[in-house]
Amino acid sequence: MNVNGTALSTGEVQLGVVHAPATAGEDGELSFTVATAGGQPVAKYEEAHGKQLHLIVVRADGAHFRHRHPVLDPETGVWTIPWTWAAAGTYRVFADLTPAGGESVTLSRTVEVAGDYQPQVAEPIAASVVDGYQVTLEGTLAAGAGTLLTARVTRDGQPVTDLEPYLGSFGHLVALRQGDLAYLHIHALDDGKPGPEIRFHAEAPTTGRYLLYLDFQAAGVVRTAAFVLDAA
Ligand SMILES: [Cu+2]
Repeated sequence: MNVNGTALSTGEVQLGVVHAPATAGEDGELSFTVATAGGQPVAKYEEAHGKQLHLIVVRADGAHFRHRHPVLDPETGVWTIPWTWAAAGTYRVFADLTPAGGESVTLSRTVEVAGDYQPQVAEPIAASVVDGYQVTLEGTLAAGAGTLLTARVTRDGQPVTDLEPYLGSFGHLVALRQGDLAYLHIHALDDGKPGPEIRFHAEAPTTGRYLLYLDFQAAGVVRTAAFVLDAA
């Protein structure tokens, strides 16, 4: 099975140098250009899940995950977003995009953020609490096979049934393989129900540990619940 997101180029396009604040806590912006293999900036994109480019940023240990949508300057092909690093460390920046007339790609680069770095150890965990929302992830990952993952959202012990659509579905799940942070696309099986369950079809390329991040929107705010699963 092919894996995505471990290289800064595919045959046709490359992710340029990522400019960002050099140290944790420093306010600034994050910017980059996507270019052809020959170095020509790409300024036209196709939309996927409502956006021309999905930016995923995570520290190498799986902490500090962010899914954002930078703004494109169509004149220069430069993507920009205001940015502050919460903590030091080595980060991976993923750009998930489709050049106009091209194929969907996930490109990535490493960015170093200076400061005192205390890596976290990712142990398997299938329950997460974010802003008072309890989220569990049921199901397993299997190497080379499709499996069903079900996220269940509750608040104060009650099922949450008023999730709001975000980028065209009630939840988005990103999985990264621990070790190389290979990026897995996981597709929501859209029931059209705003909770409490969101179902996904996942396919792990190999055995090993995977870091999973569920983005969901409730009460007007997008939140991320993080999980760690092992694929057998
Ligand atoms: Cu996105």
